[in-house]
Amino acid sequence: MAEETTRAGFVALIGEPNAGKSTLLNRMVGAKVSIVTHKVQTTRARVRGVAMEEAAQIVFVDTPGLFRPKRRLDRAMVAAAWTGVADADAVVLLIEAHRGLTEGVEAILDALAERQRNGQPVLLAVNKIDRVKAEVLLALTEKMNARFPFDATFLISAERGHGVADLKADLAARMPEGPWLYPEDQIADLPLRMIAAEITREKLTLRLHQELPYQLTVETENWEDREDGSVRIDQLIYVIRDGHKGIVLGRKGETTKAVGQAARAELEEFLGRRVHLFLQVKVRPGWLEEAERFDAMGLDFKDSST
Ligand SMILES: Nc1nc2c(ncn2[C@@H]2O[C@H](COP(=O)(O)OP(=O)(O)OP(=O)(O)O)[C@@H](O)[C@H]2O)c(=O)[nH]1
Ligand SMILES: [Mg+2]
Repeated sequence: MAEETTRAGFVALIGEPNAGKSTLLNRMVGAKVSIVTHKVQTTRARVRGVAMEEAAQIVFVDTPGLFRPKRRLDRAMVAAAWTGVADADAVVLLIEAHRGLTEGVEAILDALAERQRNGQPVLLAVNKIDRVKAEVLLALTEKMNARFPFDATFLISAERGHGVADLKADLAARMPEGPWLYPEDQIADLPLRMIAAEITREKLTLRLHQELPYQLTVETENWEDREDGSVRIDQLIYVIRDGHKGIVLGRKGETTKAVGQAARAELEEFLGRRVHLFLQVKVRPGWLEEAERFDAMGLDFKDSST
């Protein structure tokens, strides 16, 4: 039998904050590589996840949500998203079925139209179809396609899995011929230290007040593989004010303790080994303006200057 031609390429997942990009990436990969919360602006940097579809390798690039940036971190996040688009062999724009063609989606379409695409396909994925009636979907699909020349449209539920296999197969066929970019069993290319920090940030975001998560960041300070097969991980949680430190710690340190337990459980599952996780909260008023913090997040500090 003749060898099947291998294909490999990058697919950028873009959309407004909360559209479900990270949920879709995780489903495509079949494992949780990008953190998900119900809050906007969860993903801060590009996260790559590797999916196989027969002889094709699709490297999905999860990007921060696109929105009008105000602060330095916002600008770096939006810049990271557009860099993901520039490097991609195909782009998937996710929109939320129940929100439709919002102002934010309009702005993304304007920006896409301005780009030099050189034949780069742009697909539409209407996500969260579990939240609306079928009639809504038909009208929305027509409206979106009248607004932008999408190469294809898919109706999906990233959370439940509807339509995801069709989207994956379509994307696989669009990948350029060539050797695979990652070993077949690799699912992510984020350093383990960063994945560990992201898991803790997810647990914090899920637990804390609306305003705070944006102003905190988590870094893995120390990673020590122990002889008994376990690993000791020390992480720093940076906040900007004393008051925030109190919130993160909670009464008698209860919040940090609960976050640490949840993060440790998930890390143990992810790494398949015992984890000793130590969290420390540090007040650092200026961290949102520090190049080092951006580096640790995988963001470009330069991109974020006005
Ligand atoms: N009902 C429903 N909810 C979904 C679906 N897909 C994602 N969600 C939810 O939408 C929320 C946002 O999902 P994320 O995957 O974090 O969204 P995102 O686009 O990565 O968000 P940012 O990283 O903030 O830009 C989460 O609460 C998900 O559980 C879906 O198909 N149906
Ligand atoms: Mg995300």
